[in-house]
Amino acid sequence: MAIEKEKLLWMFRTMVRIRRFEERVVREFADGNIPGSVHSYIGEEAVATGAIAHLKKEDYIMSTHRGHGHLIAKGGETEKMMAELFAKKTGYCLGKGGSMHIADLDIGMLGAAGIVGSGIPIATGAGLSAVLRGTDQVTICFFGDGASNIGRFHEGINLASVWCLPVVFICENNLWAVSVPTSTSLNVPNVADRAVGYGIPGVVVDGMDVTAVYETVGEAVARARNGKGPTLIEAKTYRFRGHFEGDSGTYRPQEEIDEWMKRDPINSYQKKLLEMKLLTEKQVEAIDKEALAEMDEAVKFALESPFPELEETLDNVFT
Ligand SMILES: Cc1ncc(C[n+]2csc(CCOP(=O)(O)OP(=O)(O)O)c2C)c(N)n1
Repeated sequence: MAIEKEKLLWMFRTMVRIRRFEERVVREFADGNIPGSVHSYIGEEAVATGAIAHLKKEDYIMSTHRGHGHLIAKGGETEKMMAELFAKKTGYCLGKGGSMHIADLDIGMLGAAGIVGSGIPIATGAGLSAVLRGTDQVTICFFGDGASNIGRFHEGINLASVWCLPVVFICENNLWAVSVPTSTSLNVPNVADRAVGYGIPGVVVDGMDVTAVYETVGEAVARARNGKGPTLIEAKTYRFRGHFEGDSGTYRPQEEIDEWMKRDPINSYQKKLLEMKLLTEKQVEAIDKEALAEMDEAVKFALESPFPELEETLDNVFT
């Protein structure tokens, strides 16, 4: 599949923006500006980017507790997201949701969730709504390998298959669910192998290679848009940091971390674009500088924003 130059550059810029956002979050968390907990997407940027590169604004995504990258790739505003992490009133959820409860319905970002696997049936529902309304909207549902062992995975994917819904299920397999390695929680080599039980295609892709993700997800999105039903994609990837900020991460062997870090998805893609002469060193520097400046602005916005008022605590609470 030939990928247009504009798309190739968008993917590079998006991955850099996600990385710079996450690095800044790590710093701000350490400085005590972010309450609650945050889960870093550093190392996994190619998955959100290569997948969401196929979506239109009106298409949907369903995210996870590790969701900052999904929102950025879908076109979310880094200022509003940073403000949400800082628990400020100007944040996506008025400062009441924090890192794991980001949503932006204007760009089809249906939500992130702290309950592992809970996004899967919601994505199935979004797919059903598109069919009932007669639109060609596609939903991409992201979740981890740990989520694939939860009942909602079976229920959500089975129903999407039976009703032939336009949903692409993407398992971001970073090999660990907190301290549990997939090798001890899965008795088949790949999460994607489970697709056979639902009668849908199951595909494994290198989640550290953004163009490979782009090509694989492209076929699945086209299939979904053409009324042919869902696909289960497993992107093999790795989180470079602990499960959450503050996690000592001692359960993972250092050699394993070192090996995966050699495959940094941004470094390898940058090298590829330079070799293809689609980017110059100078442009790389400019893109990086722009991303750093954007995150400075986002932090400034968050710091200068007010906290919600005490009297607003029960607003937007539904029972
Ligand atoms: C239903 C449920 N069970 C357990 C937890 C605690 N928990 C939070 S994240 C996590 C691991 C999730 O692993 P995975 O789905 O592989 O995603 P990753 O964190 O690796 O991206 C667990 C068990 C939870 N939040 N929700």
